[in-house]
Amino acid sequence: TPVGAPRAIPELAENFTWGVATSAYQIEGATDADGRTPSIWDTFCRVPGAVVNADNGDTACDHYRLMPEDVKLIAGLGVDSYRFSLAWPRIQPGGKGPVNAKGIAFYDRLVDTLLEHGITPWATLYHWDLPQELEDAGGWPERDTAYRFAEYAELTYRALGDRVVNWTTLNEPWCSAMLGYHEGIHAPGRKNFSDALHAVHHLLLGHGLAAQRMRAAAAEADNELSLGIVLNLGHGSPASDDERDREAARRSDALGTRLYLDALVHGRYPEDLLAELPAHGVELPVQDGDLATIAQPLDLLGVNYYTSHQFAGTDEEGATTDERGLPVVRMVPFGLPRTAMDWEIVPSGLTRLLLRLHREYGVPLVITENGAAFDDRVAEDGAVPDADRVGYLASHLAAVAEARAQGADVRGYFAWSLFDNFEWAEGYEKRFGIVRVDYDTQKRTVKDSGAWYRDTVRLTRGG
Ligand code: GBH
Repeated sequence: TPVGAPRAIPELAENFTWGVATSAYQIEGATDADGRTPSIWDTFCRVPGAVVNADNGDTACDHYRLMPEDVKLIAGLGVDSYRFSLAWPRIQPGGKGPVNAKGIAFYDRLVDTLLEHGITPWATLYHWDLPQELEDAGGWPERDTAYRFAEYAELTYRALGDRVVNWTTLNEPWCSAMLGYHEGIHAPGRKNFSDALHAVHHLLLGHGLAAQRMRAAAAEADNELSLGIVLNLGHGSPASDDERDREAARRSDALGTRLYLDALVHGRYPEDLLAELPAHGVELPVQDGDLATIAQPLDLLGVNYYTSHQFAGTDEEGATTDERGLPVVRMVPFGLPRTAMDWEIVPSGLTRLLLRLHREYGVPLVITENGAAFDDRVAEDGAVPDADRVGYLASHLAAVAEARAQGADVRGYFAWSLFDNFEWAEGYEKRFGIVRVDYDTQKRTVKDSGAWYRDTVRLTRGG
């Protein structure tokens, strides 16, 4: 397949931020440098069978050491913004106590280097690397973790808020709670639905408490602050008009989308979900005032989009309940091409999602992650002709343009990811980068998709 020639995307020409994204544990390495303590991912990587090839983040892209080079590389891509996350166990080892000067110094240098290169920093406070000590004390299912997070957020904001305007609190609390505490396929690897729902509430509470403290610190220092949260979202639909399929789509939407957004924006948990939780033997540990705390004003909602699903309320044999007696919610493939993660490629779902979020929640939107893993081939000259990734990015940018044309308030797009990196339970096998990383030499090579992205940004900007 020939690589699509880059062209301008007129709908994205104005008032639009272009960026690339990473997260701390996925790229930094240097996990025991300068006072950093273990996170739940350092621990989880050592559990036999937890991560493909028993990979871990000890070295990753060695970004902790190569940061100055890496910032030059970002600048070379011609993007205006860089989204990264801050490692809590570097900044506040053990998850409590004073700031670790050497730990925060790394982010100080990163921010300064970005600004020197004219790149706007977008900081995410939590991208899944909970200090292990806090997990040992109960982790996110414990209410105290929310207070610990708010304290960490304020300390970090006070250190960097004079130069960093754009902040998000949590990356994808659904993943932290559901993959980490219910499915057990992410750190800390627990498998308990009730724990997971308690984690959801305390993650959201932590977000709200952090937002309050950061806003207060910003006002005190007279800083400009744009504050948001990042959710992983898709557009869910019923596989047919059948009432059972519509019910399945509703259930999935309640647990995947409205549980978060209704609380964050409207200050309430969805009634239909609350009504069903007792059947699962679960109760949300809500105390008086919590929902008001959670529903802090948001300057933006970060949307991580990878795929969309359609749902059926019956299993392959037509049964409507599973072995535990719970209603079936089954994903039905569209029959579309898939990425190396086996996720279907559904750009139209992004347009529909953005329009729905705009209509129902009215918060300014930013695509904080979008991208794909493919089995990249390296040519003899070292080039990476990743036409499939170019196709993925092009079709999703067109979907964002379409949503904007139809009135959705979308303010930016960050490609996931700047680099091939530690893809969590998939280890290093799955490559999402628009820049290839050779893990033996740490050599970075801009893939065809990286060059395409650079040219698309430039042409769209009229350069
Ligand atoms: C993001 O999470 C993370 O923020 C990032 O760190 C990570 O590297 C990146 O994505 C790539 O994985 O039902 O099988 O079709 C992604 C969260 C949740 C997205 C599950 C895809 C549907 C998978 N993912 N979702 S499937």
